[in-house]
Amino acid sequence: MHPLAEKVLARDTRATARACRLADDRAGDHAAILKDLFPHTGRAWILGVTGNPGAGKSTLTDRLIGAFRKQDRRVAVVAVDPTSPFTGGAILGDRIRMQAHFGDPDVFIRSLATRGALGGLSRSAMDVARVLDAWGADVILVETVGVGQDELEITRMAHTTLVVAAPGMGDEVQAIKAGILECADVFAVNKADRDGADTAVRDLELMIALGGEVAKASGRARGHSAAALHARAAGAAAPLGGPSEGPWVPAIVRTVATRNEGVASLVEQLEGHRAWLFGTEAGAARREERLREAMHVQLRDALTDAAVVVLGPALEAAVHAVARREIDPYTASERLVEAFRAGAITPGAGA
Ligand SMILES: Nc1nc2c(ncn2[C@@H]2O[C@H](COP(=O)(O)OP(=O)(O)OP(=O)(O)O)[C@@H](O)[C@H]2O)c(=O)[nH]1
Ligand SMILES: [Mg+2]
Repeated sequence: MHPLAEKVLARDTRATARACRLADDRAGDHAAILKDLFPHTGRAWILGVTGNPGAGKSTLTDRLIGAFRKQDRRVAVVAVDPTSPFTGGAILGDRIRMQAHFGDPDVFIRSLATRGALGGLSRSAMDVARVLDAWGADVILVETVGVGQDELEITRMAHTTLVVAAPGMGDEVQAIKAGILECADVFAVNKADRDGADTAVRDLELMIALGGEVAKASGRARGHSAAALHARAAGAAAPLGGPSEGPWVPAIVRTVATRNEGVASLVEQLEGHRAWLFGTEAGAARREERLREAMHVQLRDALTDAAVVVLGPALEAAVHAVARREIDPYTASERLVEAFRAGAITPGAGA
């Protein structure tokens, strides 16, 4: 086993930080380390925290760390911010907001530095989360600003996605990216101490109800019973006891992160989703679907890397031919795929 992987498993903080950096930068022996760590992953509950800038994600994340620590769970945080460099204000701010937990050996906070190519960020986030899973995190909180495609991919990698909304920023529901809404398992209407929280809750309820109708109309398995929505609107807590079969209806919880209000109900709803995900057939189907998406992303990256290596000069020639309009890009791509197939299948490699 790679010595650094061994140290991560021994919960050495500095080695874990180094492994995270290598995974993030895709540098050094990162691939060997990740392979060695993989058999020791799969235990952590990955909790995505997303929402518009300033909604209170970091403040709420800090409160969630506190709640999970009270349950004696080991917590890791991956803060993702593609727009501000490592040294920039936002991440520094996040660190200050979470500083209550510095020095706690069972809390590990890591900011991602990677920017660059599309998909780079989500791959880094997934790899860093794996390192922290192997380190022994029970819960991994991944904070992203819900803006770009990369963040959407990160959101998809989470087991449970918390979308943080806040009143007083215009039409909150409109402002949340559609793709993120589809991923939402639990909504926190944060800053509930401000005017407009009721409107935000109502808008979200309507949106969830509409989402259910649209899903039903398009024949997908997802839908929301009127009774469940009604109960939710009346402020009823989720039924206690075992998770119920059938689709998950996104929950809405009001919070005031700055005063640590609503956090216990929030944790309860997040736990409810986890119980559904891991305890029901519908949850198992959802997990398989997510796994398939993740495999596709992984495969796409690996195939692209391999194809670029194998096809190097042919790819260049194709680019020039398309630029001179001697060939259309569709045919050019088809020919490259044919060439890749022919080159990739070597005698003895099966087929
Ligand atoms: N009134 C009120 N203010 C809050 C609440 N939660 C957070 N804030 C404040 O809102 C501001 C933004 O909070 P953050 O936690 O940094 O929000 P964020 O979503 O992480 O922001 P970015 O990471 O920059 O996108 C801070 O000044 C917080 O103190 C709340 O429940 N009520
Ligand atoms: Mg933040």
